[in-house]
Amino acid sequence: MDVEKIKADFPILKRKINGKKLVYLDSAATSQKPVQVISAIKEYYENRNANVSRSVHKLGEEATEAYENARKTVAKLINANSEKEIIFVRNATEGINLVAYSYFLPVAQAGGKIISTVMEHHSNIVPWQFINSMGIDLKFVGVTKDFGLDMENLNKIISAGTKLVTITHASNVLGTINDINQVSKIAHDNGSLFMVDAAQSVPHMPVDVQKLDCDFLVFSGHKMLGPTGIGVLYAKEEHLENMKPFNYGGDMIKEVGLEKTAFNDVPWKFEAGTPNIAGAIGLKAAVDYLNRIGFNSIRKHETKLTKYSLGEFSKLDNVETYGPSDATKRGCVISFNIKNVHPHDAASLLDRQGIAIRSGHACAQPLMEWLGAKAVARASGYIYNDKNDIDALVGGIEKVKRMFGV
Ligand code: C6P
Repeated sequence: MDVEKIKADFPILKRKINGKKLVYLDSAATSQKPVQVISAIKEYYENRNANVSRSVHKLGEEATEAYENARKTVAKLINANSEKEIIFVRNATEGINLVAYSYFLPVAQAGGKIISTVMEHHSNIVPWQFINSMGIDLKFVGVTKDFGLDMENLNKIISAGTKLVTITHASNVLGTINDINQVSKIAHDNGSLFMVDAAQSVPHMPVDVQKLDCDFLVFSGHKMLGPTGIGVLYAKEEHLENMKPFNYGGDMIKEVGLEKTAFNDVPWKFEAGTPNIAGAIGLKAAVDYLNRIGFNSIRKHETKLTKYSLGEFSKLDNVETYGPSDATKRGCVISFNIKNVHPHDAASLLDRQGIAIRSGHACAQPLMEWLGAKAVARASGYIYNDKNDIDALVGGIEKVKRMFGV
């Protein structure tokens, strides 16, 4: 992978921040966008802008074709059986909410159990608390000392009445990559459905929904070079056929009378109103860009970068990192704390050196509680990061330590 060449495609990486060259290490929050994605969106608005699935004019046809092509590209990316299984949503969060509202809300009063984990982002906890308040039991699988999922705990909690097991593929705090196949098998053996939050995996590694054997999977476009406001829910077609619509209105209908409406076929049954057409087109350009590099190469590059980062961090005294020590078992997300320095102070001082990282609870407060940390500082890498960026970060942390006398 030619990182220098890749960097050149990202206009924002030429920016100076506080007089210093930007070192962007916050891609787990959102990735930067290459000129190919920005141009695809601009090209759509300049040349093909029209609403989709409505107008018979040329522009309408072209916009519809571009939007549906984006769906095909996404279906191929994750090896869905057909593009009918791809629902465009705003983000991973909305995808999870769609499953919660359309599949589980109508059956919540019948009881049963949903299982999530302590390792989840709030997006894979809070919607289930809502469903829990409607009658389904909610349980959480714990985390082991080596930052993996406690499979013994899962085997204990799961029972014949379990309706859903929902877990993150890759943790946005620990970097841990969970053994999806193992969890999927346990879920299905117990008659449960299985959902994957792939917000931190689809951007970084090959993901095949058939190999993972999941019923639902969600991810966001903005974490994988695409624009904000576009995300994906994958669901097996049989589930989509049986699920209630999420939003009601235009475009999700076949025929409307004053008393009764026949809903549209999947996937459009779940895409009420004018969709994010430019977002889908931008996401397609992002997937095309990532495909040109190749997801195996991306994973290899990030594993190497993670290994290097962990090695460099281990040389820092009074800096604690969280997550598996084996780079092959995790993503390039390094959460850390400097002794006696609040993560927000560390992140602000790094920002003064042009280095952008995230600090705070990382939308994973239950995991913070488990770690015994109120907050963490978190550096996360992507295709445009290299060893120089990690060296800048480690040098920056040394400076912060000196300033605090750590
Ligand atoms: N995590 C982070 O800085 P949305 O906001 O819907 O695009 O993605 C939600 C989400 C769901 N699951 C996981 C594992 C995630 O990491 C995220 C987003 C960002 O860690 C923003 S809070």
